[in-house]
Amino acid sequence: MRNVTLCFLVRENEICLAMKKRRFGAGKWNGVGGKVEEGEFIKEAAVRELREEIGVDASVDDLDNVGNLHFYFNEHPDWNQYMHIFFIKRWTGEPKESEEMAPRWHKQNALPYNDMGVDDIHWLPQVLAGKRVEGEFYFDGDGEKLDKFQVRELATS
Ligand code: 8OG
Repeated sequence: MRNVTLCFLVRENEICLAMKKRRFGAGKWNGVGGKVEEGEFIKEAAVRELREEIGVDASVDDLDNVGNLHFYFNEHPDWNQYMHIFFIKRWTGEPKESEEMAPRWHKQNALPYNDMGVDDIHWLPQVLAGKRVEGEFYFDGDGEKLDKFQVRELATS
């Protein structure tokens, strides 16, 4: 199954979300990430996407893996993917807009869940509360409609 990354810059009470301008999830707020390429380590791919999409540099050592989610698309099994989620508290550079994404800081307690992926409200609040999560989400159609899901909290290390 294809591996994808999702990174969130976090600072006190705030989290950086970016408005996706094209491709999967366009018109929605999300973290920053994309597909892991052939021969790439997952954290390296995450660092690359941060640089490409919002112009920020981070070290793989500063990526905190806060969750791993499997996504299954009932009508498009070739879209199935495994998403690795990272929180980052230390980076260099200011998030800036690219052709792909327009970043903005949001209060952690007032996130625009209605304009985010339909699954996000089922796992991001737990992660913001300091939990690590794993789970499975099943979607109907093109990913707009959630069919069923499970999320489990993991022991934090
Ligand atoms: O390369 P591309 O832009 O298509 O990568 C898709 C990005 O969207 C990648 O960072 C992973 C992320 N993503 C999904 N599905 C979901 C989802 O259901 N919720 C959230 N929050 N992000 C998702 O591919």
